[in-house]
Amino acid sequence: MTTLIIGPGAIGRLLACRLAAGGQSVRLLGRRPLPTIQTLTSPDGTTQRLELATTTEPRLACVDVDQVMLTTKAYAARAAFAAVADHLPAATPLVLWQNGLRVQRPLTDTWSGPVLCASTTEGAFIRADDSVVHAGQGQTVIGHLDGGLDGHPGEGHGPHTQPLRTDALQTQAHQTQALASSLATTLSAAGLATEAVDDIATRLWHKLAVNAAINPLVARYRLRNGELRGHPYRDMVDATVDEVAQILAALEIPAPAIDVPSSDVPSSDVNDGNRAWRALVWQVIERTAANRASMLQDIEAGRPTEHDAILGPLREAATRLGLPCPQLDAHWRFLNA
Ligand code: KPL
Repeated sequence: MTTLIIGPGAIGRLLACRLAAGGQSVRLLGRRPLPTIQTLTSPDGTTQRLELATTTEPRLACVDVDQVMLTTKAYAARAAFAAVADHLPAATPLVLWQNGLRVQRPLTDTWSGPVLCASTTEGAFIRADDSVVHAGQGQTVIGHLDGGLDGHPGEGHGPHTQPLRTDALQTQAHQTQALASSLATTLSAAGLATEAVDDIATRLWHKLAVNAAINPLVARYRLRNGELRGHPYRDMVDATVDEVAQILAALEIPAPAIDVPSSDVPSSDVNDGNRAWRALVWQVIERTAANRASMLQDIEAGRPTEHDAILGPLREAATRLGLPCPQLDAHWRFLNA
């Protein structure tokens, strides 16, 4: 079983190293040449040197490939996959690891093979061209975008809601869900705890909500995540979360099932729906307090940011629903400048 990983950023390299360390055949495709020997530093500080097949040539990358993991930034995903699509067998499974909700629906609907979406909280960063650090153990969920077709959560009533599917498409969705289970087993065995879920669209909205509340603010004010706990950022986070919560409630996206200690969300003027979203966001801020979020790293490195994939679906839904979202608009203006 050979896995092609497209996009050798931190998550792509983490996947490549973990799978290779578990004895899997892995190929890494990037836009520029990468050293074939990569060092993986684990959360406990131990290091492993691993030999990976790396290439910049899409056609060569696809020879005898059994599955593809697309780990590029959201804005680069469609072009990166288009570069390999013609060289892959039509039934090749594709797994999308992007933040936000821009690429999942178009690629699910257009790729001929099964498509899964993944969302991860694994912490990883690139230390050097030949070195990736697995900074914190997280949790990955994986599933088919229409995994809830038979009455389970599925994609909800978001902007990507699809008409009812035919039986053939339902069968395909179920087969893809079975693939999710086997992939979850493989990834978990490789040291990346993974669960197959039937509500991946909801999980992607949850991650998008967290990213919308944290990333633009830390990028704008150049903060580590934990610094959002201080004045005046705390109120800005809550104001953003409340806007996001309102939009997602109108889209009928289920709020996170999370215990909300009242001390964490003290204000009595917060309604119950917003409390769950605030609790989720503050939980992530606590757990990632020392992190420099991906959007901050992008801004500091002069790279494009994922603001369209994260804020775009929310602002478009707000416009359709006639909901004001001044905080999201301000984040958008800053990131679009
Ligand atoms: O996903 C993240 C990111 O950096 O993009 C968060 C959750 C904000 C952690 O830093």
